Amino acid sequence: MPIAATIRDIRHLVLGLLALAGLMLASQSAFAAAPDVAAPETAAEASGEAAADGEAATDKAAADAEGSYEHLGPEWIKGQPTSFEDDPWKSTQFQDQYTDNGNYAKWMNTYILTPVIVVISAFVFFLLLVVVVRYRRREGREPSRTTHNTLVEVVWTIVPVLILIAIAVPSITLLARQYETPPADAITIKATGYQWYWGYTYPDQGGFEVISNMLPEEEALSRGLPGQLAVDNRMVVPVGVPLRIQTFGADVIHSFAVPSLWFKLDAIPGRLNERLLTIDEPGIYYGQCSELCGARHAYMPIAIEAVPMDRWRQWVLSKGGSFGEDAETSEAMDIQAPASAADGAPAAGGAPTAADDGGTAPSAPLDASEADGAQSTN
Ligand SMILES: [Cu+2]
Repeated sequence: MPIAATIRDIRHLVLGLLALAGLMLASQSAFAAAPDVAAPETAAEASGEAAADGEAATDKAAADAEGSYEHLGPEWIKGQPTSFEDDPWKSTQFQDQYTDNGNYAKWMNTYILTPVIVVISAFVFFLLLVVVVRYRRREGREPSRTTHNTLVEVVWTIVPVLILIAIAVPSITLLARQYETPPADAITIKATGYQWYWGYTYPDQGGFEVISNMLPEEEALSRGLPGQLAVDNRMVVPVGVPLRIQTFGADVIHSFAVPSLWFKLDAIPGRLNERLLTIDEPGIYYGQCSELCGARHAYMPIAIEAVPMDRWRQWVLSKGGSFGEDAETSEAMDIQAPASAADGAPAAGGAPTAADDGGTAPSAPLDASEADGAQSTN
């Protein structure tokens, strides 16, 4: 009889919990839907001024500086977030990964961390459920007051240790892989965070800098690109070869982050960070500044366009870049003499004060660097 009662009580408890979970899910989707209504309005508001001069500059740039290079179209978009409305499950997961480290990390999350979390949580929840139901006051049962059971104590010490070791091995492996030093022949690209846009410098190819601003949302959508992620000038890189990505902050701390490439690196004034990046497939990968850096922090997305080597070289040439043997020296000068490039274009080396002219500057340097890609060559 008590067993039947216990089962009935468990059933009530489970039903109650299910109802609670349903309630939470409903409120969550309500919350998820709310920004959808509000976002376009605020985004249009915030990007209003940028839209006015940004549009003209973009058209001009596209017309006169691209040369023979043709950018990848929207069908090449691979790295971008999934909205809850499109796919509730996928929206809670990591983005698809396009680097070895990313695949490794995703594997670790899927096959090690998530199972461990789920099994331990379920086990603890089950024990709690048993205790709550079985030893509730109405039932009048007395729980055992056993203490000091050697076997139990050894087991609950050893088992967690084994679990931690099972997690630590792949975890430390991943950490070490992320710190791998770029090989000597890696192609250097320097991402400079400005308030509030990105600049991409190619010191090995003559030191030209590409200024990258967010596209106004309506324009992005009309081109089939994601709103608030699409930019006027992407960071174009060769696919399948090691890249030495350096980050630098021209004014405040920014963070260069692209989730689908498993890449996040702070861009700090007065300090050059670098990390190895090798992209597996051609495509377009989106990211965002991930360090709260000021009023328009949310409007400085990152777009990386990875293309085969020959097409990348084509793009470099269209930007006025070169593949000379003076690459080494230009890189050294670029880092040590940041102020020398301030000839109309923003300083390639990004001295802390070089771009400190408020939020209105982005379109002006865009013209300069687009019309004459070699402008900022040292
Ligand atoms: Cu930022």
